Amino acid sequence: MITVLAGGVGAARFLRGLVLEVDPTTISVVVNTGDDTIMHGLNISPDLDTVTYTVADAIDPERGWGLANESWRVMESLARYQDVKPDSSTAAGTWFNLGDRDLATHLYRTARIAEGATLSTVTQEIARAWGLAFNMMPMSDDQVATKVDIFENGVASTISFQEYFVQRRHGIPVTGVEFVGATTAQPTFINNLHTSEAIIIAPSNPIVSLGPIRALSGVDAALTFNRDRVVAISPIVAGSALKGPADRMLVELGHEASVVGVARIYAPICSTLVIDQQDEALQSAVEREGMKCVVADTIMRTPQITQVLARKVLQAVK
Ligand code: FO1
Repeated sequence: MITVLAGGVGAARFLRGLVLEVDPTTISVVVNTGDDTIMHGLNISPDLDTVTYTVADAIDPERGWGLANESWRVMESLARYQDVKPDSSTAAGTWFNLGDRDLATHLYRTARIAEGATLSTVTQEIARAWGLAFNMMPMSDDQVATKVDIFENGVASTISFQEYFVQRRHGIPVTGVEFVGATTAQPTFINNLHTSEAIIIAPSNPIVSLGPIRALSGVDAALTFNRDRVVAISPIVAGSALKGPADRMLVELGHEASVVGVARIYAPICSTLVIDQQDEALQSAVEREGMKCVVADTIMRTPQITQVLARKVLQAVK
């Protein structure tokens, strides 16, 4: 069995290649749910949905979230209520876009959770509906909320992850990150870490995608115990994130936005870091942080290129 620790877009693209390389029924994917939110009373799990839609080849490729060929009639129709809602109400909010077809997933998840199903069960059902062959699991059935500390217009405040990422387009400096509920939430996957032949940390944001997973009780200890079989792919290439704010966030929180900075974060729990060929000159600097370092093409342009990456990642820990 192989376990993949996953955030959204980067992890999803990696999985498209991994499923070509190994039998998908032997893969368990543990997905960050710190980004989860409630909008219009609906349970939204962005990273679970990004993984599902991407591997099902239904994602909108330009946006990297939501479904291709989407329509937005529900969002447009909410405009009618903008002028009548009380100022204190969050109803009819339109800053977080939910496409008409995407809404079906959130309606289904919300209805099943209201019936008493766990997020793990519903996630399996949604994955089956989209034809995914691997075992997809949320990192926990308990709520964990990623909160972002910011300093905006001279005022310090703490906002939800989606208020930072979508509402403010991750355009403001971050002074801290918290994972509320993480220390009491039960991880779903500790057994997987002890029984997997390889544990892959996907090329996701080390702070806000892997951070919530690692913050769950017992996870870092289990990773450290199995460190020889843990391999990470750097989401930072030539000092930049391929998508999202990982590079800026690393610097804002006192890390280095480079493969060496990533190595420092992962070295305690992970034996091997896979870096892009553009960073080849930093291979020995990564090794000085106490990790093995494999150089590969990590720009996941097609599932076939990604399959080669997946092969190298697995070879590194086998
Ligand atoms: N990202 C955006 O930038 N704007 C949106 O309006 C937006 C809506 C949205 C709806 C459902 C969903 O599953 C994801 C959505 N995302 C949106 C993406 C998402 O919030 C972020 O990419 C992740 O949380 C970061 O991993």
